[in-house]
Amino acid sequence: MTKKKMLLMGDEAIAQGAMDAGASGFYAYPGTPSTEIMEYVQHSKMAAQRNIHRTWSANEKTAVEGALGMSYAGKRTMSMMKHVGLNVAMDPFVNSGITGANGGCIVTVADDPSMHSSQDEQDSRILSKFAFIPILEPSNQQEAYDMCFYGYELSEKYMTPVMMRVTTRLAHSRSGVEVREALPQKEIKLPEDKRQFVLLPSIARRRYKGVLETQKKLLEESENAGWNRYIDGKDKSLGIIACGLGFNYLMENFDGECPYPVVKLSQYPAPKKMIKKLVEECKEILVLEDGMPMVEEDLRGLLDRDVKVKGRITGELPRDGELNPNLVALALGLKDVEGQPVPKIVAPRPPKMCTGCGHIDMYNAINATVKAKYGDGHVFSDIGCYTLGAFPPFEAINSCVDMGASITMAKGAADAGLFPAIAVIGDSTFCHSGMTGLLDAVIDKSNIIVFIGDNSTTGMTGGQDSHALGRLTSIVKGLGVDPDHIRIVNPVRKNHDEFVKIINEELEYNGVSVIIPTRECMQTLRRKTKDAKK
Ligand SMILES: Cc1ncc(C[n+]2csc(CCOP(=O)(O)OP(=O)(O)O)c2C)c(N)n1
Repeated sequence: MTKKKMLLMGDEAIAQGAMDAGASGFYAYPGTPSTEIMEYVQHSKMAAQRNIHRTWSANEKTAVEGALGMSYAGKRTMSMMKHVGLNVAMDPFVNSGITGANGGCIVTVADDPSMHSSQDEQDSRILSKFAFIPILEPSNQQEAYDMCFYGYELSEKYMTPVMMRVTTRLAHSRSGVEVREALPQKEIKLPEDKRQFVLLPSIARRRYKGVLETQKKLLEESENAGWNRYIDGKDKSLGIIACGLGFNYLMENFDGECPYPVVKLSQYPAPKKMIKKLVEECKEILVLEDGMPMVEEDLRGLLDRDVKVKGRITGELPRDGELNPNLVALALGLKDVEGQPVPKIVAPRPPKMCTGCGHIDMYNAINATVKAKYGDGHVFSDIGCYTLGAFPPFEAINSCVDMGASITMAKGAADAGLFPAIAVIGDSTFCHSGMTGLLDAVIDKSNIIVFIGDNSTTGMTGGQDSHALGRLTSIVKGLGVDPDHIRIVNPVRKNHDEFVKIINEELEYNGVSVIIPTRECMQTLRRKTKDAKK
C-alpha cells in the first residue's frame, strides 16, 4: 500500500501530526510564525468530525492553562504561541514542569530569529531548559509531524509537558510529509495521584525532587530515541553539532554527504554521550543553532579551556539573526553564495497602514490635539497594526514594549506627573493583557486617556476573531471606568472635528478616560464582502 503524502508547511505538519496523534484540543493566541497551526486545525474537516477543541484563547497564559486542564483530564492537547507569547505564559509553563502532565501535553513555540515580525529575538529552548521541560526541535517538516506522535508518548511516559520548538523558516516553508493512520482520541482519565496538580509547598518540594530525578531518564531518551544521531565522517579535523533546522542547512551545503562527523541534535536534554564522542574524536567543534548559542555555551563551560568550540560566540557565525545555508557554508570555509546577484523580483515595501484604516483617523485626531498642544513624548502604544503610527506621516507614538504595556506605562508616567499620559491599544491586545492594567488605573484613579482602537479583529496577525467582539464597552464599564468617560467614536474623516472635541473634553477630566474608535478592519470587511458575493 502506498503511503499518503501531503504538502505541508511546518506549522501545518505540527497541526496535522497532533490531530493524527489523537489530540483532543488546541489552545493558542495568534502570533507569527505560529498562527497557522491553529488556523489549519480550524479549517480542518477532521477536527470538525472529531469535535476537537480549536478556539483562540485570550492570551498565551490562558492557552497553556487551558491545555494543562485538558491534560489533567487525561486527553492529548497542544498549546501554541510565538516566542514572546511564552514570556506571557511563563507562570503556568514553569509550574507545569512541576505538576507534570497526565494526558500528553505539547507546548509548541515558534521562535523568530532575525525578528521578521517580532519585537525581540529569543530562544525558547533556554526557557524550556529552565523549566526542566524536554524539547523536541525538528530539522524538517516530516520530523515535525512524526515528533507529535513521539512527543505525546514521551509526555505520557514521563508525565511531563514537552516543548516543540520551531523557527520561522521551518514553520513557514512547505515540504511533502508522509502521514500515518490517525490514532483515536483518549478517554477522560483523571490523574492517579490526586495531589499531582496541587502545588502547595510540601507537595511541590516532593514533585520537584521527582522532576530532577526524571532528567536522567530524559537524557537516556535523548541518547536512544533516534531523533539525535551520531553520523560518522572521515575528516576528523572538525566535528559539527547541528541543532534542529541547522542540520537541514548543513546537509544542503554538502548535498547530504558531509565529510565531517556530525551530531544531529533534535531532542533535549542534549545527548551527552554522543557529544562527548564527537569532542574526543575531533580537533575542533562547530555548533550550528538557529537562535542563541545555548549548546555552544554549555559546551564551552565557564572556563572554556579544553575544547576548541566554534560558533556564534567566537564569530564563525553571527551572534544574532537567523541561521541560513550560506552562513553555514561560510563557517565551514566554503564558497560565499550570498554575494551572487539576486534578481529583484519583489520590490521592498516598508509596512504601512492600509488605505482607509480607522487607526489613521485615530492618529490624525491624537496628533491634532495631544501632539499639537503638548508636543511629542506623551503616547504609549502597544503591539498591533497601530504600532505603525511610529512611522511618518504620523510619528505619533513613543513606546511599544510588550502586549498590554501601553496602559500600564501611561499609568506609570502619569504617576510620575507626566501630563497628558495617553495609551493606544487594540481590541485584541486589550483582551490579551490590557484589562488588568486598566483595572490598576481605575483603582489608582490615574489621570490617563486610553484609546482602544476597535477594528473588531486581530488585524496584525491576519484577522483572527477578537475576544472583545460585542463586549468591549461592557468590559470597560465592568472594570470600573466611569460611563461618562467611555466615549465611542466612528473614526472616519468626516468625524474628525467630533473626535478632536471628544479628546479635548477628556483631556480636561482628571481620571481614567477610555475613548473607543470603532470601525471594522478594512481587510476583514473586504474579505466578508467578497465571501458574501460567492
Ligand atoms: C505576547 C505576544 N503574543 C502575540 C503577539 C503577536 N501579535 C502582535 S500584535 C497582535 C494583536 C493585534 O490585534 P489588535 O490589538 O486588535 O490590533 P490590530 O492589529 O487589529 O490593530 C498580536 C497577536 C505578540 N507580539 N506578542
